[in-house]
Amino acid sequence: SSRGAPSLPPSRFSGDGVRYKAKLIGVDHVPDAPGHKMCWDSMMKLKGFEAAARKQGRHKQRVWLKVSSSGLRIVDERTGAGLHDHDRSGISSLMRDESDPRALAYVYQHQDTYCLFYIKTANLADPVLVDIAEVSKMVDQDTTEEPADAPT
Ligand code: I3P
Repeated sequence: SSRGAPSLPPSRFSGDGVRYKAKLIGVDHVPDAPGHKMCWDSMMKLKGFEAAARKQGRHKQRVWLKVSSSGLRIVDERTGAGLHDHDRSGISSLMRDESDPRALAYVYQHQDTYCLFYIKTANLADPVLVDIAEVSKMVDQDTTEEPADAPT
């Protein structure tokens, strides 16, 4: 048994976490704290680019989406090269794609820059959404400060 500071028990998100087969539809810059409508517009724009690329015979990049307690990693399926490393604290605006049950999007904040990542999953997006939501929720648990004493 361990002593000292309590730590989270090992879970499926420990270490490398859970790995999902996926494709990267696209990445788009979005303004600070984009609302639902702005995310949707960005997704539909990227979807338009995807359709245009497909007409030219180009394929989406095949990736592994790795969901772990530290956040998300997007890795090239063929080469294993790490493409994106997304600390859970920077993830927001997680969205399902109402037009496609196999797609999802989220916004990642890096310094002052916000990027929307639009991802097509090999299977249904819902379980992936649930996992990402769970991992991002760990942020709240870890970063929530002790409530300040009520002013008297
Ligand atoms: C493919 C088909 C697949 C799609 C793939 C297309 O077209 O639409 O469903 O994969 O995209 O090329 P086709 O039927 O003409 O071969 P997703 O469902 O994963 O998007 P891709 O080429 O970008 O992988």
